[in-house]
Amino acid sequence: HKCLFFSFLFFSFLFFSFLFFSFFFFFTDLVPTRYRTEVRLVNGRDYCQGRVEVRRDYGQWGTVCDDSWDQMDANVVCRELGCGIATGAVSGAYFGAGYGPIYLDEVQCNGNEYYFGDCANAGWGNHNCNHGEDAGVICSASVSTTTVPYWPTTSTTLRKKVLEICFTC
Ligand SMILES: [Ca+2]
Ligand SMILES: [Ca+2]
Repeated sequence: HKCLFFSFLFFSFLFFSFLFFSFFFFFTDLVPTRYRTEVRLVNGRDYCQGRVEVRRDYGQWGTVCDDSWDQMDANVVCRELGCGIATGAVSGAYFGAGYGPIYLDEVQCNGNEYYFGDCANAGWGNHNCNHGEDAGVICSASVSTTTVPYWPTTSTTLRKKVLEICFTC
């Protein structure tokens, strides 16, 4: 009888753990898929300044429109990049006009977001802008005080170097 009792315990344990995991997977399936949104700064003098570009799930990089672009929004970009706080939120394609899609418009960060992708906006790809309105950011960790575009966007090796410097310091 003891043996029967323990096998009963064992199988009920199996049964309930199966129930638990099926519920677990069922509910995680119901949660909408979160996109992985990355942000980078392009065409500035270093990693911590430049035109803001975003992409979702390793897709094509696109730009951010300067409508409603302000310090609050720029702060979130700088923080996500590990570049401190924003010392400037620039507009009108200050760091040169981008190309490709314009992904974000009317960005409204409240300042508590850890990721730029969490900020409120008009919706991915929904905009009424052109690349003459590309938004830019200058962060406090930027090593150069001047902001004249320094490198062509194609020099990825140089940018990688800056990235390394930025992370080691
Ligand atoms: Ca804003
Ligand atoms: Ca707009």
